[in-house]
Amino acid sequence: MPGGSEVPPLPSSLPLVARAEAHDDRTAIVAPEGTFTYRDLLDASARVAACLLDGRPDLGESRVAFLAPAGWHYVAAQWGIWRAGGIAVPLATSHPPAELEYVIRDADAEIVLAHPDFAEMVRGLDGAKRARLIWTPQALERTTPHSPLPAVEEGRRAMMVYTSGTTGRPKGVVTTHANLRAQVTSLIAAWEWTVGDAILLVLPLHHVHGIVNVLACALWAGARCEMLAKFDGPRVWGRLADDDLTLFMAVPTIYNKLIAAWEAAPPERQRAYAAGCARLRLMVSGSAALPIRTLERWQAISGHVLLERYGMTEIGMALSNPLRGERRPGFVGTPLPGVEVRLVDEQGRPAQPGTPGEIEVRGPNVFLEYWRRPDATAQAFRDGWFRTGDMAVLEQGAYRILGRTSVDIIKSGGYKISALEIEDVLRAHPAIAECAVVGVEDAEWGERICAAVELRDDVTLALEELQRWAKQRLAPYKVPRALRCVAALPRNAMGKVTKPEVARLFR
Ligand code: MCA
Ligand code: AMP
Repeated sequence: MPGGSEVPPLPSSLPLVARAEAHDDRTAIVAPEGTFTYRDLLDASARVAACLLDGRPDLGESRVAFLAPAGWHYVAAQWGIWRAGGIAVPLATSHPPAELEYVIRDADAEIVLAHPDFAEMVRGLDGAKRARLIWTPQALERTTPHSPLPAVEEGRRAMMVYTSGTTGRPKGVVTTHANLRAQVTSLIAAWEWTVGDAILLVLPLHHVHGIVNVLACALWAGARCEMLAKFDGPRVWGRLADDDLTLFMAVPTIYNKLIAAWEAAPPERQRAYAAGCARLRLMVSGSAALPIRTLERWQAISGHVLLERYGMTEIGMALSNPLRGERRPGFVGTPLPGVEVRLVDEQGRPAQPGTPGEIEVRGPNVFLEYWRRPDATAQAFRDGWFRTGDMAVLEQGAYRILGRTSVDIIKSGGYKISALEIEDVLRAHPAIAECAVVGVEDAEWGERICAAVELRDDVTLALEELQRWAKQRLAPYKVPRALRCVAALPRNAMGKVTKPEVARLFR
């Protein structure tokens, strides 16, 4: 029989888990599978850990890629991996096999832990064939839950989230348990999370916004996290209209979609929705610039001035408007507790007051490394400061984000997307000779992905056909929404494609 004896586990060395022991029979998770207490979470994650360990004393930072819909199995899997001493690598439920394959291979995952909903897809993955494949029910329902679990030092690697950059394919951003603790405790302090809080989670769980700001903060605080498998405007409004939630966090596109759903609802329902919202103590927006018209419309509907904050996968959250005090539209506030922020010029010298500069961040919240990319890690830091690639200006004590230093980073629906990554994929299309991908401003999505292409001789290409083809290879949010076929892409004297002119083709 795999696993250890029936010895009860010692209090965990992991702070998040140790805190859960104190919350015991409070409700932790409300999920499509049911309602679960902190004790249930401790028990289920101990079972998962025992199954992953399979008699070994410690996973020793082996990567465990896990794929589960937002819900109970996701949380038990994540905690089980941590408690077994593994690195949790969340896979995106929206990704096609090619993207999942890339992450599993790049992370060099030893174990793939998957929910049976994805059985057909996972069975077809080469990466899953090479790894030990475990189904989540098999781990959760293990009959000998308690084996001695390893003591996991806080400095050890905990998680790897894949993020797009300006070069090559997505990189694994490695955070330690200490990084996660710093990211979480900073938000707990700034936004005054308590055991009395209840939050609705509607964000995907392969990114920091959903994983850290919502799920991990709720569980650290001893609060209740209610998980929806997927964002759905009317459903979210229905939940907001009940009077048992205190917090909500989302990207601007979600607020735009909620505004549209509110406007489409009959007047009596609009009133109920707005009244429900008014009972929440805080609504937060982030991951992309919050348009002032969205902020104003939301305030008119719900009475809430959205609290806008700024963050990044590599650093968690860095800047935030105040919980109490004035929230300035168009600004992202001041540094969060424990986070140092500065603006620098191109030479890395502190920017003059009132002058734009690149945001650099330092503190215990900042990630450890890009997985197996020492050069990229080294380039991302200057004198111990992490270079975000975002430009900002400090005005009357608060930061205002001005945009990215690179045109090749697109933000759509709150997702960070690399134009270069999409171009690499599109170039493999048999009809495409050359292409350029740009983000074009869009009221609903922030930016819309647009592709200009030079076709090979004597072929045609329609948008729908390109989208069908691209969906097999790229996440749905990376698929181009507009296509222009041109005789020649706009280029400068050096022959380099000029992206601002490409963007003009779509305006
Ligand atoms: C989906 N669609 C899109 C996009 N995404 N169209 C244009 N641009 C997009 N980006 C299309 C789909 O292909 C589909 O079209 C249709 O919209 C509905 O797709 P679906 O997936 O159902 O969309 P949705 O569920 O309405 O999704 C919208 C969403 C989602 C809920 C806003 O994009 C989302 O969850 N975004 C949050 C991302 C996030 O958490 N980012 C945080 C990373 P068709 O039917 O034609 O196929 S940033 C971060 O973590 C840092 C640390 C930070 O600061 O927070
Ligand atoms: P990601 O790499 O997916 O974590 O996305 C991080 C990026 O999202 C940052 O580098 C910013 O460009 C952007 N971002 C996050 N929050 C904001 C915000 N409030 N305003 C503007 N951009 C933001």
